[in-house]
Amino acid sequence: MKLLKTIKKIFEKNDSNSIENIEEFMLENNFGVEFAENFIEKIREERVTDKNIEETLKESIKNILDNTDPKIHFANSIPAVFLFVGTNGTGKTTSIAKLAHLYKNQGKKVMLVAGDTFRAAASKQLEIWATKLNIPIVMQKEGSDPGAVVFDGLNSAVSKNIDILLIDSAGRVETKKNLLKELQKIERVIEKKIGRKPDETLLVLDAYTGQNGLAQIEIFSSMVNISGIILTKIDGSSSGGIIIPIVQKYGIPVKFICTGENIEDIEQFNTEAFIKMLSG
Ligand SMILES: Nc1nc2c(ncn2[C@@H]2O[C@H](COP(=O)(O)OP(=O)(O)OP(=O)(O)O)[C@@H](O)[C@H]2O)c(=O)[nH]1
Ligand SMILES: [Mg+2]
Repeated sequence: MKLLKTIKKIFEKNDSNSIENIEEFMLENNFGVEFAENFIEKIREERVTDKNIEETLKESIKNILDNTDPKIHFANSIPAVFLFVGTNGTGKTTSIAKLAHLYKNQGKKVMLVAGDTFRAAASKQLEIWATKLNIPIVMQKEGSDPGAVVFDGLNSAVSKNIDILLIDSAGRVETKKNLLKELQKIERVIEKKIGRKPDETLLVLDAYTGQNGLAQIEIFSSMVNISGIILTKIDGSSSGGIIIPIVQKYGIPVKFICTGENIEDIEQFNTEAFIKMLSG
């Protein structure tokens, strides 16, 4: 991706449009207005040179990302309960499968809950993954109450000594009121059963959607307490630059990034690795 190197190149050109071009490039790559403006100010104050530009960029990004902790939260008692939320098509179900695979390989007992009962195809998709990965799944017929499916899932997880319960949910933001009710009910059911909120409520965002992802953070944050973000589809042309304004503006840690459609294409977020990726 070599984003930081490209910025360096534009800077080194040092023509009348350089500053404007840097700002434009940063915005195109979703670094966010605040970050871009701060950096331009540094250039104007002549704190940036050909020699230090890459280091300055890296340091500025690191300073922002260091404000959040990407650690995954596990309570002392099992099951750990992770709820996945997000708009349609961002990659919730795929990310659940990837994490199920990851944790299973670490020797953990994983179970899935098909909390997206709105479409039969949604439960089916999760069931296919469960079969492939040989992991138990709790599901009910289309149109069932998601709270009831989650209740079943929690009971089953407790009785089977499951370590990690991964709960899928519907992403119909167009019916915001229903979704709000649904997610809040799921949270209540979890809290009642295990005596605490989900250990992680992970908002799944698609890196391709750019600034729209920020609007999705606002929508979902108004419904549930987001503990972390899974940023998917950081492959192809999307750079992952959106991570900067996510953390800078909302203070929510990015906990996982997904870099493809394969089951292994998930990584726990790491600042150094991310900066390396931006450097190319
Ligand atoms: N390239 C790429 N594709 C991905 C990634 N994650 C998911 N996808 C694809 O994105 C599409 C949607 O993924 P799903 O997991 O079904 O998304 P969802 O959020 O569960 O969607 P709904 O259930 O409709 O709300 C699928 O075709 C996935 O294969 C990723 O990291 N990279
Ligand atoms: Mg899904």
